[in-house]
Amino acid sequence: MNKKRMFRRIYQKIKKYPTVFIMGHKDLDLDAIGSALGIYYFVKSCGKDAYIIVNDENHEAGVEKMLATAKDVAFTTSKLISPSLYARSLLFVVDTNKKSLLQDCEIVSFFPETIIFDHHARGEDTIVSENSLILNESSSASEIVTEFFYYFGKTIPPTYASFLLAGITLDTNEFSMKTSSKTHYAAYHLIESGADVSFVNNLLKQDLEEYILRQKVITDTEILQRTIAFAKGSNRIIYRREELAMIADTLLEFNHIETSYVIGKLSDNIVGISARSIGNVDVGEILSILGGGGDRHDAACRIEGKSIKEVETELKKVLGEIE
Ligand SMILES: [Mn+2]
Repeated sequence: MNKKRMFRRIYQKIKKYPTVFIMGHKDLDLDAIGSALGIYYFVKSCGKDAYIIVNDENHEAGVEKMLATAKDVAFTTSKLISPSLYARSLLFVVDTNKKSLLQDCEIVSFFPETIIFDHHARGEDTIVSENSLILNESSSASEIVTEFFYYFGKTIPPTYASFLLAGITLDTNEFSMKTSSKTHYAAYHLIESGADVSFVNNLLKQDLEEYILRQKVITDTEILQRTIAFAKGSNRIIYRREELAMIADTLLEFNHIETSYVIGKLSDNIVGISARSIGNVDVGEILSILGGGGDRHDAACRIEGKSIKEVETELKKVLGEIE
């Protein structure tokens, strides 16, 4: 079904239910929470009740700042709501389509219907729904939400326009990746609506210690086959998934680099790989060999019970670097 038809269909669904629950992926980032806030405002402006489910206990600094700005928004944790209310409500999932990644994956089955707005590749545990808009060509969930507003000619207040712009800015690495004319068009509308660019820049400010940690990983990058940047973290440091992703993003910014792979420990017994590609090599396909997933540009993998060295060897075999 094309995007516009799906937009109309989803609008009808919102009108059908008195209450809408909105939920993003675990480990909220600015796109997940920004797009959730956008949908929250949309639903409220239709005269419906809306709640954003946030079960995460800790947030990265930007998300924390966004939540602090969204003062009048009704946030809840999933356990506070009775399943009988879920059974009379609509579920709106943003920035993921996979059940296992949700803030709470158990509650999906309580809802009669689920809507999905996402830009990630589908996977094995993609939620089955007739109301899903999974657009791999979109930069971010926030871009889709912006188009949703624009399609119905709905106004976006400046604060919400800033939230959505932050989501787009994060996911495109400041309009340098996965950015199409539609992405710029969405940003144009958000700025026209009063999005505050300096507020967005403030949300995206980095933590100096984390920055230094990432730079250390970058310092030891190997160049394979002239186009592959291959980096790995220290054995003694646990990285956040997003940190590996940010390093992989950065490595693509250099001359001649077409793909990047970053390996690092995500916990004591899990090693993660984050991969990026300018598009000529499908990193999703490459990491699927090691049990991961993703798309052509953006992929990740989690491997349990192996050391960084072992994962490095496996990945280098897949890349044809060693026998
Ligand atoms: Mn996103």
